[in-house]
Amino acid sequence: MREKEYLLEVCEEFFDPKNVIEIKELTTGNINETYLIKFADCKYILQLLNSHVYYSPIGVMNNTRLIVDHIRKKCIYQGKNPHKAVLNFIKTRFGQDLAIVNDEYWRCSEYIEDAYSLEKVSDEQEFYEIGKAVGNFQQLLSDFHPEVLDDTIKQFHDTPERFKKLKELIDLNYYDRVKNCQNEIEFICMRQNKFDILIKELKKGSIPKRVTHNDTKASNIMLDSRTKKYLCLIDLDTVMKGTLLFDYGDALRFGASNASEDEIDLSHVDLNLDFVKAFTKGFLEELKGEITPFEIALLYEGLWIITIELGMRFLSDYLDGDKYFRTSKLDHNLIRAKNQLDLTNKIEQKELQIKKIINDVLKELGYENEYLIRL
Ligand code: GN1
Ligand code: MG
Repeated sequence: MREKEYLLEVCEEFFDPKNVIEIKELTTGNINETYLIKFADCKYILQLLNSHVYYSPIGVMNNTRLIVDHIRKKCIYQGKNPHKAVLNFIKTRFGQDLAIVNDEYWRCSEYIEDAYSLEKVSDEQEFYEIGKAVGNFQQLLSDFHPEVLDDTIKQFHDTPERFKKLKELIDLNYYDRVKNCQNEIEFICMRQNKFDILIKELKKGSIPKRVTHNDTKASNIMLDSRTKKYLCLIDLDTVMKGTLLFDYGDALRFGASNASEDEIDLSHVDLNLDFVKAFTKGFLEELKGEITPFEIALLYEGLWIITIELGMRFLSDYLDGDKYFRTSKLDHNLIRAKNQLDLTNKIEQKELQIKKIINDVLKELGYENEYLIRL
């Protein structure tokens, strides 16, 4: 945690620091620094944008503002509480989206009261709600033109490009770590001809370009403490144009795995098929009439690609001396990479079962036959 005096200096850009009662660091994310600011009667979230990851924090906030304004308008129209159905950012005392203090970019948002998110999913009903939240996010933004958004991280889910960067790091072997991950490298290389499976369809236009959240971990989805129903998606930094398959895949990769992302004991890592079903049901329920048959045909590939891609990203960061993801133990990125690649392997073994589950859900939800995946 930073010095309290420094944090109060940042607070001063948004509030009268005299009235701050407590500042607490929240340590769940891998990228930004996040603090909870408590006042007598309310709380706020203060966040430092990682400028190593986001080359243009102003671009990030421009994307975010466009998205939240669009969602807020729709939610108000639907009679939902706009303080819970979307993130609300607080402007600085000079009316700016970001406070720039010592060349660091800080932003602030309302803390959502009586709500929670999950670091680990353990209940099918909750994961069904999370599926609805992710599907609803897509639905709410289906009439927003994705081209308006900046690519705030270039080629974020361009898997062939991620692989190219990994190969460069292997060749460079700057930290002499290649010897520690030969099996992982081999696992990835054996699958390299499949890495363009989504990006090529996006480029061809056979699946639509949509607004995607790109970080649909369960911990980024707020649920109502009382009703356990979904409220909204938070952590909007990576909202960009892409395919909804990224959001489907990322949510399952995280939420349907039996183990956390950095579990060392790989015997705990596996894909929970009941959770796959629960999430898929919520997701497809919200997207009926919007999602296309070809997108459905590629749902499994969405899960596969996002999982192996994150494995590659963790491995790349390990070979690059741990510069990107925040680490808190020795070989943390290698542990995460092994975990995600093991999960990829288990996903491959369950490919047919996953596709059958998707078809069962489609039938249950009354989708026409043309939407069913050919097995
Ligand atoms: C990062 O912001 P955070 O910590 O939720 C990363 C995601 C990864 C995730 C893995 C900008 O997300 O892409 O899926 O870690 N965000 C960025 O836990 O790279
Ligand atoms: Mg994030």
